[in-house]
Amino acid sequence: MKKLQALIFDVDGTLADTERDGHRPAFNAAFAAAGLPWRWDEKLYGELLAVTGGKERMRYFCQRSDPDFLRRADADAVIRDLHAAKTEHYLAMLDRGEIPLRPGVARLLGEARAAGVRLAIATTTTPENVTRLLRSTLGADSPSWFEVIGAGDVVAAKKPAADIYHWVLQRLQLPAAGCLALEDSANGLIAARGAGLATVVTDNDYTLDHDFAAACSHLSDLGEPHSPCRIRRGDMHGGACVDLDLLRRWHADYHKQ
Ligand code: XBP
Ligand code: MG
Repeated sequence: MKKLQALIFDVDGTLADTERDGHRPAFNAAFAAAGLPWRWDEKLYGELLAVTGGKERMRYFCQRSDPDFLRRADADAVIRDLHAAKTEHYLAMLDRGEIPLRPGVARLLGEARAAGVRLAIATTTTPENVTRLLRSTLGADSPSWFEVIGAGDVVAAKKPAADIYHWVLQRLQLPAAGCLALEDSANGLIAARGAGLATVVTDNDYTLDHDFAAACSHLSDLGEPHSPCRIRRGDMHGGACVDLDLLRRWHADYHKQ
């Protein structure tokens, strides 16, 4: 049986519900401050989430809605500046404690640390967004709980490319079969599976209808003992929430197939 040695967490949508009330208003604040007429409402933002990465998402929006903008000689520089401003708005929200972790995340991280299961992160978002989310929710030393944090532009091709997972596995010096990924979206699942990882999905309003057939299991969230999660596909083996024992079973079942 393959031993589960490390958990690799996505961030946006998985550790915390960051998109609708975090990244989206931060983009809008940056657009308004720059005097641009762009406004991303909740529905439009759900469509734009098809493309991961903030700079890439802005470019995708322009292709759809403002193609003239991309013909400007300074388009790349403006997008870079807008993204830097957006990141500042988003970090301020994190520092104000406006973005909590999803149910069960802190508990599961604690269980993994107590059991000596290694932790890592594989995300598309900007590195500073990750460390500030961790610090604001789990304490000042929590970024050090993660041996490897793969984030943002460290790879050229973002999810659904598998590159960020390969990058993290290489630094962990572990084979994919020793790890399990936790994701929230089809793009994330494709990336993790592309690197050969058993993957557990917790969905959110934006990803509920994505295709998660390739996941070990698909749940509403990780749940807590007093507040069970809903299982959408998979076997909870009688448990009310996702704990380390259950992840070990799903990981072993996945590698038996
Ligand atoms: C997350 C993202 C990120 C955030 C914005 O995807 O796509 O782009 O929306 O972050 P995943 P930045 O959860 O699949 O990694 O603006 O810092 O890029
Ligand atoms: Mg995600």
